Amino acid sequence: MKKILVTGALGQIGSELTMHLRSIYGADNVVATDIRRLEGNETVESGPFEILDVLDSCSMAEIAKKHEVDTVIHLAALLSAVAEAKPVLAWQINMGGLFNALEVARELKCSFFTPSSIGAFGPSTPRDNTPQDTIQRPGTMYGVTKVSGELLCDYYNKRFGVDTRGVRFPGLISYVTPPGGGTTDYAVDIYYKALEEGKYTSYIGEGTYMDMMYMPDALNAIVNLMEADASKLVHRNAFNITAMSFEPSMIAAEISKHIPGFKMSYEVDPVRQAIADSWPNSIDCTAAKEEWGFSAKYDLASMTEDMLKKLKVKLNIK
Ligand code: VAH
Repeated sequence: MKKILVTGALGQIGSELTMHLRSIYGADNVVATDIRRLEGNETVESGPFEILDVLDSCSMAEIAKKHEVDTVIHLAALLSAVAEAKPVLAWQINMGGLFNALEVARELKCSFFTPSSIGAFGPSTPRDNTPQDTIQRPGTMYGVTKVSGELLCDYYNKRFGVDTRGVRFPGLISYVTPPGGGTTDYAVDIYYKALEEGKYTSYIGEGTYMDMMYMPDALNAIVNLMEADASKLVHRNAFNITAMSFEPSMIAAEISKHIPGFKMSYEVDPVRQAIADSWPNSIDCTAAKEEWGFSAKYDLASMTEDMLKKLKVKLNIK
């Protein structure tokens, strides 16, 4: 990767990945794009930024040509809970945007990354230690777009030779962007509420296991996969990766070690609970380890310690 175009650069992954890429490849070599410009935002101000609606294929191609990019990292998409509330819009953005980005990569001979998700699995998928190659029959629009995206990216690799690569992200946890429209975002929100209120009411029920990962591990995974030797890749779209699997009472217990008296309660949201229930309890990431050396550094204890430390600074809490 030398000159990188990032779509959705102001989103949960994009806002941190753009800064991470700029620290590695140089600020001027990472072109951040998003549908709106946030004045004063670090991602906007620290290097090239363009306003881009990923449904506008001409603008995407123009920006890619103008900056002579060799890599497209396509992140712009609706997450699971929002996608379930707006399924038609989710299909239009998640698939229309992906198609436009793949076409740019094909025309300009760029390498290509886009994330899939554990949301690409469904109720008939083996729930524990979910294999890399298995049944994928998701019942959510988010999952349908993720499976379709995996298939489309593999097609562009086989049919047009585009160097497409992707990972199936678990829930991602970070202190930089506030909780968004995902199902796993309870695991972000809980840290904010623990510090601000000393309590949290979870919309995901006790005992609901989901795979999770701290954002620094996710950022490293993207760079390591994109820099990996293509001849070693048996799979491409997309690799199972995870760092940990936990359920709400486990993260509450870890937080309580730092905030004595922290109170956890539950008010289950049936929509997001149904989405979570359709996802694996844990996934197997042997293929990613064997084909490009994937590893994760943070577990629940070390992530919790770092999240609380960083959020205290961000929220100006002593
Ligand atoms: C979501 N954070 O909740 C995303 C992710 C595995 C979950 O895809 O929609």
